[in-house]
Amino acid sequence: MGDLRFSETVSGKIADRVLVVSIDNPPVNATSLSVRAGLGAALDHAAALDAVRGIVITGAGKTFVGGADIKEFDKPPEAPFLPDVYLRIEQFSKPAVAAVNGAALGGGCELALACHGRVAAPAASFGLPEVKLGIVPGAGGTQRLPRLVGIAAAAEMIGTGRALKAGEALGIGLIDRITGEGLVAEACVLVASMADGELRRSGALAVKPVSDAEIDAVGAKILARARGQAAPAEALRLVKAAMTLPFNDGLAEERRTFLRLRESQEAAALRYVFFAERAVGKVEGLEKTTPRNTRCVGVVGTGLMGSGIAVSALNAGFQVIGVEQSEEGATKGYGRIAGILDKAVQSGRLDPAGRDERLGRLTVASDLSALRDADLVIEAVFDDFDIKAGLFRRLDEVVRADAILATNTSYLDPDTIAAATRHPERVVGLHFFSPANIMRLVEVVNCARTETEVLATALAFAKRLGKLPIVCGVTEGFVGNRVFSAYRREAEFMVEEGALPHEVDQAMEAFGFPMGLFAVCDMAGLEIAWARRKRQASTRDPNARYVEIADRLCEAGRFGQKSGRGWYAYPEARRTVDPDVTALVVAERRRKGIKPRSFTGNEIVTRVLTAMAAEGRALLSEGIATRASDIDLVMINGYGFPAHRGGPMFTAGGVDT
Ligand code: 3H9
Repeated sequence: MGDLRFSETVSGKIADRVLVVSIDNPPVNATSLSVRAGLGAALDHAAALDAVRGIVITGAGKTFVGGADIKEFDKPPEAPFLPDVYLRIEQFSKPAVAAVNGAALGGGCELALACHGRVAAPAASFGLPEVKLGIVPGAGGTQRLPRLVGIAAAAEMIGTGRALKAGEALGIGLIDRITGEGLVAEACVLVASMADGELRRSGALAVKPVSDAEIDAVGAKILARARGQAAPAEALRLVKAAMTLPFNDGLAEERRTFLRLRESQEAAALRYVFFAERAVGKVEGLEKTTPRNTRCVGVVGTGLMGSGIAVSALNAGFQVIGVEQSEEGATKGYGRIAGILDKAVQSGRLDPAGRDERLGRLTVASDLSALRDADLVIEAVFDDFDIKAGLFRRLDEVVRADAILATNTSYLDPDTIAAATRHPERVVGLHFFSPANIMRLVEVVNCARTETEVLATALAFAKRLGKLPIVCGVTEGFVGNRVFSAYRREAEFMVEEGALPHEVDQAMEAFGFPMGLFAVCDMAGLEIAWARRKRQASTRDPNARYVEIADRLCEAGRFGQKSGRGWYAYPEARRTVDPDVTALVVAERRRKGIKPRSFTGNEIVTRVLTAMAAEGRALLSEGIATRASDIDLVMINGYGFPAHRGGPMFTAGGVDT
């Protein structure tokens, strides 16, 4: 910005007797060493000049400060340390005001908290997402935030890592004002208004008392989401400590905890996930390809999957044309899509005007000719080859020459579907996960003949939906279902060898999966996989080990939750161990002459992880997946693998952290 330079990344300018300090450390103004040093030098400068009555701190570009530099976490901390710099700001004799221009996250939010006042632009947001990195805030956040907004609001923010928009931050007292224009000027006005009074130092404020019931309720919510992760419970403990410990002792305890957790396996795993997510968009071979412009999206089939995809596209601002086979089907499809949006309104995630605006961009027709202007058409019809191939052939006749055709198939071979069209180069796979409007994961399938520009456009489209797109090659079940099949196979082997289904599930749930494998299978229904097994029976390698227990369950009419019985029984919708299943398992073992043995939880987890990692390595060697971290992201975002464990490839030590 300015005339004064305090470090490579921090500059300043004096305006109206206020030193306006700007942090310019792209891409997100992280508080790297030069930022910390620069802030210290700026304070020295402001302290030395009588003509300066206070300071304003702001960020260059669209972010205020995105937090500590996560890349520095693998190295020992280097002075000046962030908590010390912030303590200096808080104790500064002249007013310090944060002019928050964009995201203030982690150390960025803590910087704002250490100032004596906070003015925000409407685009600003505030969050302490450290628990998502397996750590706790380490620069005063757990001690200053409760003093400003109260214990319950602070615990909720820090324990979940949820970011607040400017309006919500104002509502809870985290900031003083929001200004649409002249952010820095407004912050300077606030400095001037503080110049003669007592400064409001966050660390000196008294913590407002809170009832046990209130704190317990927030605590329960945080711990329920934690699924075995350590950081949220530590965050909660530190926020509670603000009620009893003097401020400086609280800071010291926070720092100790931060440094300890920084070294943990959980933090290493979550840091790995953080950078893995940022790497997915970097696809070799696509660097120089510009995606086509996509404005209008067609969705053929508006059932569960199609309606979710349509809602995703509407949320992202696309014009959407749904297609069904009949007028009646179209009316029902429209109703399903509107229903999902209505639910979002009921839960407060969307306002009625937002829903109406989205519906204004939606039509659902009963004829494929409605897709003549679509830029991209996604089929989400029944997963049957003849149906899909027939549909794509008809689409070939209808859509524009430059339109892209995407298949949402889960198990069929998209190369064969593409081969049924006249232009296989415009066919790509977009494998969404259900419910498609909620699940972040999309496998973007690069088929044998997909053109580079088509792949780039599909990837850009998925990113615009706010999804996590993972590019992969063609294989049965793609990356996720192949690794999941390896998990299922290994789990069934162990059941045959002596573990019971609920023992396998308990071990995997204790590891951090929200649901064990057999419970998941029951939820999804057992009949589709059974039908697939029957189809594959004639081509199955007769020497490969095959466990027949799932077939026996299906033969007994046990299709999972919806039939009230599967791997478990479900009296009153409660998952219950069923002695009939145990008897069936025992009978199968006997039939095969297997002498059962017992399994420890640890052994179960190790065998599952080893099997998943082996399948992952096979996917890499076949060139289906390009990065081990992509496989981990698929399993985390599509199959409930606990993020704080890093993924099957990470746990197997197959990747560098
Ligand atoms: C912390 O603050 C601890 C303190 O309490 C205590 C300290 C003592 N560091 O996400 P994007 C990179 S912990 C290093 O695509 P966007 C990222 O890798 C921190 N690098 O941008 C990517 O690099 P590349 C708590 C970072 O515009 C590039 O920036 N803070 C950091 O969609 C663009 O990233 C957080 O957890 C970082 N802190 O979103 C916030 N952040 O281009 C983490 C980003 O080479 N960050 N990078 O792939 C975010 O949530 C988003 O990046 C943000 C911008 C919302 C800021």
